[in-house]
Amino acid sequence: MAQLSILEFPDPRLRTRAVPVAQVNARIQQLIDDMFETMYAAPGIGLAASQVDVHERVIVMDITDDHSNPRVFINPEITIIDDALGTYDEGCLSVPGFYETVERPSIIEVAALDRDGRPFTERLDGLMGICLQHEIDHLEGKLFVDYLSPLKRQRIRSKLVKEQKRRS
Ligand code: QAP
Ligand code: CO
Repeated sequence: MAQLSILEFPDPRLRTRAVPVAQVNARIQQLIDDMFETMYAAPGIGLAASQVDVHERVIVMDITDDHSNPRVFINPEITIIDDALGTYDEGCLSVPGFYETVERPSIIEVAALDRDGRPFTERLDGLMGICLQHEIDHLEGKLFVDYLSPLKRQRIRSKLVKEQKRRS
């Protein structure tokens, strides 16, 4: 297992659209294991492969405090079940230190492949549904800051660039 480094906004590589996984093989399973290690170490509740500079459609998620519900979504497709929007103060490992309110549909259904390449479908609500939509956005090259006003996004960008220069 290995911890991977996480790309941070405004890194242009985060804007890459990820391609579908053609075959769930040992390489993808290794990627999944490394993504879990990286996410748990952060700590975070969701991570898309795009964030570790692998532009394939793989997501890991675990919203529990005790790492008891690790979930994998490969090539996820979502359907909105209920148009009603909910709000959540979202954060992102690629936008460290910033949390802002985002509105999204509250109840969704997802069709995806699991760690063994087996298809499944599931209805998700609450934080699981919100987090999965946030992670699927990453696969499309989209970030939660894109839902904010240009002014807020620019402020976050400036602060992060400054922090990244200080560290490098
Ligand atoms: C996505 O985000 C998410 O700023 C997952 O300094 C989060 O795991 C979707 C994290 C909330 C919906 C709601 C963020 C860790 C982790 C930070 C994360 C930070 C350290 C974020
Ligand atoms: Co994120």
